[in-house]
Amino acid sequence: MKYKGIIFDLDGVLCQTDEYHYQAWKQLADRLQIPFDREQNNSLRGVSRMESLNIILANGIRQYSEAEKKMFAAEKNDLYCKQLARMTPDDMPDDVKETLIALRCSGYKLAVGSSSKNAPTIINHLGIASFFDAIVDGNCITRSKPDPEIFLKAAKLLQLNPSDCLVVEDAASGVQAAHAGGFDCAVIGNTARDTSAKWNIIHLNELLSIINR
Ligand code: B16
Ligand code: MG
Repeated sequence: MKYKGIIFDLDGVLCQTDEYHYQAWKQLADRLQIPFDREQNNSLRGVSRMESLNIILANGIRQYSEAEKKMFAAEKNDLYCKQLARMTPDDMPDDVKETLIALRCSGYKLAVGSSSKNAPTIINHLGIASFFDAIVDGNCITRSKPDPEIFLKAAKLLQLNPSDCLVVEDAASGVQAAHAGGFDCAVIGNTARDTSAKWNIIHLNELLSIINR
């Protein structure tokens, strides 16, 4: 087998929570009268909550104290969590579920590598924890993507070398993190299409042919 393990990003790869992040940031930015659109949101993919907030606030005219920033981050997270609370296993796209089942049946070790501190909640709501041999999220790391820490920790938990794992990402920061750690990367969707990822895919089930090439 070309790879022994697959490490999946969560938001924007296994589920569409990237849209919820956008809606929550947009609501906050509108309240603060800071311009923010989907294109700017794409640059926040894979980036931690506080770093994302700082990027958004840099487009405004005011300076904010650390206490205000903490309040804004909490406000955004509350908006985001309200959306997460409604998630059920039905929010898991069929092709994602089928891909995870097929990969497990073929003997691949599977992990999640997400910058999100809400990853355990999402995984729980979707009912997908049993698919994974390891889960590394925003609560387990000190440096967020594009640092490779998340993926290196995931590979270590899988007891595999980076060269034996494929990382699947939707974000430019995630592709950079994968490459910095010595991983091949498959990028899904359009937002990080112009990165130098080894594979570009539209649907997750395309992985099944990639890994046999
Ligand atoms: P949270 P991923 C990332 O998750 C998101 O892409 C990014 O938009 C978000 O800011 C980050 O998690 C932190 O999320 O506020 O829930 O801790 O794409 O790495 O799975
Ligand atoms: Mg993502």
